[in-house]
Amino acid sequence: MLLQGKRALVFGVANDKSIAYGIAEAFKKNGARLAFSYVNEAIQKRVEPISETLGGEFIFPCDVTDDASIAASAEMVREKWGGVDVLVHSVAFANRDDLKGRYIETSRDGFKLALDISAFSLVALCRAYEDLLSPDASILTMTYHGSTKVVTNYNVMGVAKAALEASVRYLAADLGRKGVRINAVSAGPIKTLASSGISGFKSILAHVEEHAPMHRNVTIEDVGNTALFLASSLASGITGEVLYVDSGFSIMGI
Ligand code: NAD
Ligand code: 0WE
Repeated sequence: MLLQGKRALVFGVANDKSIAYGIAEAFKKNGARLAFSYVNEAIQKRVEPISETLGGEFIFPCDVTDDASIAASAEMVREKWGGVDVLVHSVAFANRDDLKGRYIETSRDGFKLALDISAFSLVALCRAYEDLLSPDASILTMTYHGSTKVVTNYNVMGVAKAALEASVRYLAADLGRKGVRINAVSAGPIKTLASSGISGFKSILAHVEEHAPMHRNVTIEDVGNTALFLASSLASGITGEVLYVDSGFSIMGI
């Protein structure tokens, strides 16, 4: 029971395929108390039954593009719990049109949107929740290999993930004196709502199976267990890190 009684706030569950679902499940099995955010009414309808299944204590609206929405969510969490021990950021979005073709074609608005939702949102959440975080709190975010290597079609999301990973390091420096840790998990490709409908996603999964050291794709359970480790006191000396959960894919050269 690595997280017995710990209050874990989870941003980014859309359904039971979501990486955030795998993380919440691993946390629950280890005694955590859970609460889930939803971005809009459509997602609220999906999150309600999931929260029931996982024994969530409450769900709350939060659109990370909206400062007032973030502030209102922090107030609700303050009223319900008075503090937070683990914060999971598992949120990303870019316009579908920006996830194909040449990166050079990315529009100013498309760039702003992707960076706002996928990278700045972590800074905004850390700031809004800073005074609610317990002295040994752990913050987690989700990233991908496309931040440091060119992955065809990942385009502006690769740039957003590079900003997210750099933010993890700067936030680690800001929050470290309090004892608060922040890390990123870099997951291999997983079929979720965010990845379904991406042209060529199946061939990415097949490529990993063929070339990764472990010759398999990772699951949300693999990612959940690593998130559990990072959220727990087992990782008490780890902050500002990007930990790969990718069957070893990223270590390979030729
Ligand atoms: P998902 O669609 O299940 O989760 C994405 C979540 O982002 C959804 O719950 C959605 O509601 C939320 N979201 C989007 N816009 C929002 C906004 N404005 N405010 C609040 N929430 C918003 O997909 P996923 O694959 O589980 O993605 C979760 C994270 O994992 C993302 O950061 C993604 O980049 C990352 N990731 C995914 C993969 C993969 O292959 N699926 C691999 C590595 C990293
Ligand atoms: O981070 C991601 C997915 C992020 C994502 C996905 C979508 C699809 C639906 C962000 N925004 C949107 N917007 C939509 O409208 N991954 C790591 C999964 C992923 O996405 C890719 C990948 C991989 C891997 C896109 C192109 C190429 C590879």
